[in-house]
Amino acid sequence: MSFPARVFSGIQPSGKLHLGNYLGAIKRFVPLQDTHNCIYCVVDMHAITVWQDPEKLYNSTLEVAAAYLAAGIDAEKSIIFNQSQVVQHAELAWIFNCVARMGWMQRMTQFKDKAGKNSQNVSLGLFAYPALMAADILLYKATHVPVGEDQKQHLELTRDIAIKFNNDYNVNFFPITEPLIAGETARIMSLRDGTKKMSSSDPSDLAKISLTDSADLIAKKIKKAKSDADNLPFEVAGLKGRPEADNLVGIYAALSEKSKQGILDEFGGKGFGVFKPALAELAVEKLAPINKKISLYLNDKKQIEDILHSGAERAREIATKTMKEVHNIIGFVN
Ligand code: AQP
Repeated sequence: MSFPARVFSGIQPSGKLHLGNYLGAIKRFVPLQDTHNCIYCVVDMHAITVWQDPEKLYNSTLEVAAAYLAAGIDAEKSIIFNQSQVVQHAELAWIFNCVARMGWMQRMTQFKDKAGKNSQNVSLGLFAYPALMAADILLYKATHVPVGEDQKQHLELTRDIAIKFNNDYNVNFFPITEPLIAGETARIMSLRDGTKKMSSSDPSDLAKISLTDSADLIAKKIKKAKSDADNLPFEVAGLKGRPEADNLVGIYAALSEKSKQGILDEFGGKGFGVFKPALAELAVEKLAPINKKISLYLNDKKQIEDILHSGAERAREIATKTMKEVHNIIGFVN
């Protein structure tokens, strides 16, 4: 059986959206609407795997939805909703908890990174997170998932869960989802340390550019971004061993939709004194209109809530059908 092409992706409302979320995910969601049926979720149930202040969670949920709309996701064409409104996500996640093996989950590097030395004290939900992510995707039988490179391992687990479910029950029910990961700029790194990914939980505000930062703040953060003393190379190979230079060139490339080589053709041989102001100007030019639109959407919270409600209704229709079939396959009495 072949599966109709469908895209699913989600973002956690767990802090301010940053440039990594934008370039690795949101920006790439938009053109997919022309070729696929798309479902874009605000994954609030993932967010509570670590403590979230309720008022902040509520506001961040609206902010992620506003960012989707501001970036150009069309709420009529695509489905935009928040995960907790469609209870079938939790239901399928439980079933996948019974399909996934402990050994698979214990290999997840994101859990190891986030739990660190505190693994006995973090929530069970943080450990089970990838099974919920598999449920998010497979509830809609999504065939393609645009994500940043940091999510690659979770996508592989989603494929393993689908394969095991199909084999265990001798069905061809879930598709084997393909990750859509951007090439050379799939992972945007911290502005303070080019070996660490840009992350909302980074304690340093200078390490990340938020989509709600003012133009002045964006320029300041790029000016203060860690770099090195050498000029930019003429070839991409010359960025090897220079993580901060590589990251800044990658950000320029992703914002301008060019290759890194294309950027080095322009800036090779120039120093950061020239490159950083050009990058700051480009970042402000690309991000300021989104920033402005996010604020406009957030002025009308009722409108965003309405969009999330009607998106959830459309998502629920698909989810209900999937779960009915899953119940039959498993042998649950309906
Ligand atoms: N640095 C990044 N570069 C490229 N893509 C990124 N993504 C996140 N960070 C980068 C992509 O953004 C989407 C949503 O991510 P998420 O909501 O699952 O959150 P996350 O990956 O946990 O993001 P953070 O900011 O890094 O959160 P914390 O600090 O909690 O770990 C995904 O497609 C992700 O790949």
